[in-house]
Amino acid sequence: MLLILKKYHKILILLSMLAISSLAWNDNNMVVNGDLGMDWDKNGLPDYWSINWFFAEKPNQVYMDKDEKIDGNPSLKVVVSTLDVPNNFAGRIYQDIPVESGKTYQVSVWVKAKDWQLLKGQETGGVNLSYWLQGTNKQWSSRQDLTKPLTGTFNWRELKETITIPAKTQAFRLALFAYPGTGTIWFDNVKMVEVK
Ligand SMILES: [Ca+2]
Ligand SMILES: [Ca+2]
Repeated sequence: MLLILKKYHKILILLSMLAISSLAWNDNNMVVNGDLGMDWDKNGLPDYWSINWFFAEKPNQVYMDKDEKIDGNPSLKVVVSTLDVPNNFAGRIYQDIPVESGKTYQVSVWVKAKDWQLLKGQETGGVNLSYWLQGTNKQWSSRQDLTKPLTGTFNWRELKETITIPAKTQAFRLALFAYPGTGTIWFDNVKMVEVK
């Protein structure tokens, strides 16, 4: 009998360890493929993310970079050599996330940049976290800056900000955003978690 109890005890310990490790894996992150490393359809781009405007226009390039990363999997590298492309007004990599009015969320991303320069004559702008809100009427708001836009060259740093969702809102469009500019940016480890 004692032997059976001991065995059962071991199983319990194993089960609780599994539960803890799955929690750590999930981390309550509302972003799907936040580490930007999942590419099941093998198109060379992270699944569950939309990439558009000048980020996606040739000769500018977006690809998964195995050598520069914050977590175990690749980061996403954006190389913008020209703004002489269609839709050159901005670049974004985004994902739409269901949210609840009145709740507060913390949104974060790791970013690194090399020689990110604004369009000539433009004084404000850079790389940041931006967002749009979708009302319960399905209409999207205009873009808002969530963090201060950054330019120049800098090593990996975390951009992090909290937001409380206003009334009559059902979704948050989380965007890794850049105002018109050229240079190289890496993004990694995107997170959105509810602050309780
Ligand atoms: Ca990653
Ligand atoms: Ca993919």
